[in-house]
Order: sequence, then structure tokens, then C-alpha cells
Amino acid sequence: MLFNLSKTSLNYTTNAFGDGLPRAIGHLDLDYFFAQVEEVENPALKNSPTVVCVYSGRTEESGVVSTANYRAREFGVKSGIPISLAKRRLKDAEAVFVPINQPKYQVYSERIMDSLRDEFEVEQTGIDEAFFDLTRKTGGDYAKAQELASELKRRILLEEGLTCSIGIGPNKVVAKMASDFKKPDGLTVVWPDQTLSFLFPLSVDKVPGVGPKTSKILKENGIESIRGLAGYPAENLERILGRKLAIYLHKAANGQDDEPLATETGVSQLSRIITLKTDTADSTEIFTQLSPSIKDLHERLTAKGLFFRTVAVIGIRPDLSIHSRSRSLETPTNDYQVLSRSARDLLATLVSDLGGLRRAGVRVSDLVGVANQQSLGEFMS
Ligand code: DCP
Ligand code: CA
Ligand code: CA
Repeated sequence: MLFNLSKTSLNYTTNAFGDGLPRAIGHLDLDYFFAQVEEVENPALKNSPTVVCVYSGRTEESGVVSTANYRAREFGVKSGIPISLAKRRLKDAEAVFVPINQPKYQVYSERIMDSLRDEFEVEQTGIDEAFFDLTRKTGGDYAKAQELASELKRRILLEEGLTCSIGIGPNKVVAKMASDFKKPDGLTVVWPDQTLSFLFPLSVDKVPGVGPKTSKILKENGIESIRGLAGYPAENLERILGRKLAIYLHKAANGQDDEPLATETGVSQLSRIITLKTDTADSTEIFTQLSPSIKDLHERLTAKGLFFRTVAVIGIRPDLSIHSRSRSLETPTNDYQVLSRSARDLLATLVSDLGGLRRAGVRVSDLVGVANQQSLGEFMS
């Protein structure tokens, strides 16, 4: 026997804190992300099939589709297909084609990920997706986890105008498959004791890491569903896929995955970004508009018992290019005046270097916990 699977431990894999709680892991994925941001900035697009395009520039139509809204997907338009093919499929549909604008999507992504990090331990796995750990906040209570996830979805919709899909499960693999289960605007909670009944009917293609190549091999061996994969003799699986992949897939199909979240060692930074009322190069005016966010940031910091050593301001110009200026202090502090004055001075420098801004933000980093006396002491000495 290759794997020593302890089936009894399946439902209550305890978490990394060793406090015996069943883990509750969330996976969040923003829906048709780039196209949805385009809709937020131009709501008329919601009524049309909308395609975000990566033009290669060779001819007017050469390039590929980055993503498309769900209306366009009804016509078979999806990430990766040639723009020319998308145009043919949408010939009679009065579709809109917009060029990709990565810096713009990045700003939305950073705001959402930062606010997620304010609340949870987070492993960001892409521009529009992240794992987050609900275990501590819920004590492993999945009903509570479901509530927190609903709240999170509501907040992202309210603050950013974006829908997302969230999955919750006992580990990363199950959480990821759960977020993919219902899209767009989905929330799928897989209670630990439902893990196998959730997984078994799904196609092996749904297991993260199973691409076209692995899928083909599995199917050639008669393995179509996760149930089939879970029951396939481990020795045979290793022979057809190699040891590493076989072990991973066998465990995943049985709902097992001990991978911890690769979190950024606790909270490493906090930030706030605002859109200015009008584009302006008046740094006093920008500072005035940013001040409530600086207060808010300081409250967050204090609530978490954190000291900062580095302050930065972020400026986004009308052409959406992103710039920043930062200053590091000799010793960490949580002093509001230091934060506020540093932000004011840095803004003045940034604006005199760059001119007018569309958005402005403030960030504190090199954070040190008060509870973490040792590292605070290190800084102080
Ligand atoms: N993306 C891209 N090219 C690809 C795949 C993705 O440019 N081949 C970009 C555009 C997407 C973003 O990455 O908006 C996130 O990718 P997802 O795979 O999460 O796809 P979407 O968010 O677009 O759609 P879904 O609603 O299915 O998550
Ligand atoms: Ca997505
Ligand atoms: Ca994604």
C-alpha cells in the first residue's frame, strides 16, 4: 500500500494552530474580473456582450481574448481565443470590445486583497483570487463561516461594485473546488462531513492541477469522476502519473489536503486608496481628502496592536500609472501624528514630482505586533 490514508481523520483535520478546531478555509474568486471592472467603470457595458482584448498590434484584429462578461460567454467567447474568432461569434450581437488595462484592474485587486488581509490570514494566488482562513474567527463553526462569507460578498459589492464567488471547505483543495462550483455570484459551503458527497460526482477535470494532459491520461485509464479517482488503486495511479502527482490526486479525491496557507507572515502592511473628487495637483487638497482614510488606517493599526516602521503614499495619475514614495523610521511607532505628517510630506514630494493625481493612497508596512515583544525589542535596541 502506497498511501497510509487515515479515513477517520478526514472530517476533522485539525488546523496548524494545534488547537483542535476543524479548519474552515475560504477561497474567493472575483467573477469575470477584468470585464466586470470595465462594467463598473462604464455600466452601459452590462447590457452588451463585452470582451476584454489583448491586441498584439500586428493587424487591427490580431490578438487574444483576455476575458469576457457572461453575456459574451453565451456566444462561446472565453479567455484565450483569438479576437477574430470572438468577433465572428458575436457578429450580430452588438458586442463591445475593450482593450486590456492591467493597472486599472490591479488597483481594484489591491484594495480588495488589502481589506481581506485586514480581517483574515490570506494567501493570494492570483490577481483576482485568494485563500483566507476562517478557522479562528469562527472556531470552526461552518454556519458562522457562511455568514462571514456572505458579509464579505456584500461588502465587496457595496464598496467596489463587484460580485465574486466564494467556496468554503476543510482545506484549500476543497475550498477552491467549492468557489468554482457556482459562478457567478456563488457561495458554496462544504461542511466537513459533506466533503466526499460534494467531491465524488464531480469530473476529475475539476481537481486543481488537473490540466488537459493529466485529464487525458486519467480518462484513457477509465477514470472520469472524482469517485473513480478516489477508488482507483494507489499503486496503479502512481504507475501512470508518477509518485508525486499520484499522491496528491489520491488524497485530493478523498478530500484530504494538509497544505497550510502560505500567508505573508501575519499582516505585513495595511493600506487605503481613494479616488479624488477631481484630478488635482494640489497636495494640500489631496491630503484633506485622504485624511479620513489615514484616520481609518490608524484605527485599524491600533485595533490590531501594530506598530509601523515605514509609511508610503501612493499616487495614481490620470493615465492610471501607479507611483509611490516612502519613508522609514528609526524605530517603529503607532503615533498618529507621525503617520499623518509623514503622509503629508510624502504627498507634497510625490505631487511635485508627478503633477496631477486621480487617486491617492497611504500605506504602512514593516509592521510589528505589540504582542511580539521580541521583535519590537530588536527594533528598539
Ligand atoms: N486572464 C487572462 N487570460 C487568460 C485567463 C485569465 O487575461 N487566459 C485574466 C482575465 C481574467 C482574470 O485573469 O478576468 C482572472 O481569470 P479567471 O480565470 O479567474 O477568469 P475570470 O475572472 O475572467 O472569470 P470567472 O468568472 O470564470 O472567474
Ligand atoms: Ca475570476
Ligand atoms: Ca481566478
